Amino acid sequence: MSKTDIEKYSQKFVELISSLQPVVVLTGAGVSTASGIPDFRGPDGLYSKISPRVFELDFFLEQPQEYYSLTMNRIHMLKDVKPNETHILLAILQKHGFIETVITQNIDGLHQKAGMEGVIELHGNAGNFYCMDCGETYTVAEIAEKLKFEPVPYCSCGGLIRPDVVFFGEFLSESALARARESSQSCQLFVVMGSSLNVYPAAGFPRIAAENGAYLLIINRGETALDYMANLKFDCDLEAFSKAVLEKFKELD
Ligand code: CNA
Repeated sequence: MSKTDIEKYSQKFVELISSLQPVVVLTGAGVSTASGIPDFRGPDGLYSKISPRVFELDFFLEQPQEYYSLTMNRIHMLKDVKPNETHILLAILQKHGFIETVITQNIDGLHQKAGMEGVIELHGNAGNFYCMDCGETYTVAEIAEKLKFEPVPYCSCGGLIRPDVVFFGEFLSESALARARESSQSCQLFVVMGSSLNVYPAAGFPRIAAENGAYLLIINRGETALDYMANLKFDCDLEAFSKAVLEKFKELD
């Protein structure tokens, strides 16, 4: 990927978001790798180190201690992690009215940290925790503190504390799905950023958008499961891409 490719991609992106409205963006783990959070299926992804089974509900319920021990580093990291150029770019574009909706598969809360509003978090938020018995909520900082003293965090009522994320084997929030479906059906431009589009129902939204006549742009390093459907694909690093687009939008902020 050369500098000229990035220049061409960022120019085309600006043309598309300026002419096709409304715009919906679906983000995946690839938008957060530049913040130091590994993705699942990229070359250095979590699946090369931790079995996907760890993210199943049954695993968590049967072996909470093993779950917390395997994910402890991520919990500590999440407290301090910062948004990168892609989160910042999307927040600026929303502020200036270029993006109507962001649907994310990410659980890191970085879109909100960058200042975005109304983000549809399909898989929950790993920065929030709650007691499975009484519903008491806890922040990631409180859980990180508890984990210094005990291998599994328990509530003052004695209940097991779980992350507010959707484990494999659980249903997604109906209202989040309905909002995502509605915006996908009515947009003119649907942009996928940093997702391999292997996980459903998230990967169904670009399909819904394309079937309803939207222009589908996929920006991802490496293949995705829906490349064949895209009107345009930018195979590039999102950090470099977002920096180039930010340059073009500097005068707006
Ligand atoms: P995925 O299947 O791991 O795909 C990520 C894609 O992004 C891969 O195709 C990578 O090649 C690509 N990618 C990685 N870095 C970059 C980059 N800098 N520039 C461009 N492309 C890049 O992840 P998906 O999001 O598609 O899968 C959905 C899962 C992953 C959801 O259940 C998430 O909850 C889960 N997940 C979330 C996070 C997070 O919140 N940051 C981290 C890891 C996994």
